[in-house]
Amino acid sequence: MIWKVLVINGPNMNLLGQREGGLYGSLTLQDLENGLEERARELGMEIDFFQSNHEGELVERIHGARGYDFIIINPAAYTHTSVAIRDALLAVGMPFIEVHMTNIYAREGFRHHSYLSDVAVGQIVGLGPLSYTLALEAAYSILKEKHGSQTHQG
Ligand code: CA2
Repeated sequence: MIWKVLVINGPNMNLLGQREGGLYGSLTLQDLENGLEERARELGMEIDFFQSNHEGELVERIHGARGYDFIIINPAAYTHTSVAIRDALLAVGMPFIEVHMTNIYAREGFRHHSYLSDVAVGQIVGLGPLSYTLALEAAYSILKEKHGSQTHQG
């Protein structure tokens, strides 16, 4: 079986490329997902995507992620507020990388705290769409290190 990665995006990320281009760039979420899909194919990984503007839907998608090997998540504004998303990730016990398009530490003080960072495998911030690509590369390396080959049983 091929390693499976789930990429989750939180509220307002569906507006990428449509608003606040100065901050978040001109790529749409679909463009971003297409790029990740292509890289995942090159790496021999399977990748799925989920975006929601609703905290409970994000929690439920995480609960339903048991068949995956790794999660890449940009919880967007819920990064700074959601104990529920933190608890869901801990409940499924799946390794995850937290990503952000912007450097949250160079922005308003309320964005400096993340409810996920201390339980994430790692955090990648401030690199725009590249934050996601690097997270995918990291997931691949981590899974390879853990399982010793590109594919695994199960
Ligand atoms: O930098 C990031 O990736 C953020 O997770 C983006 C969130 C923000 O609340 C976090 O502090 C940092 C915002 C979601 C994106 O919102 C948009 C609004 C308008 C246009 C495009 C995106």
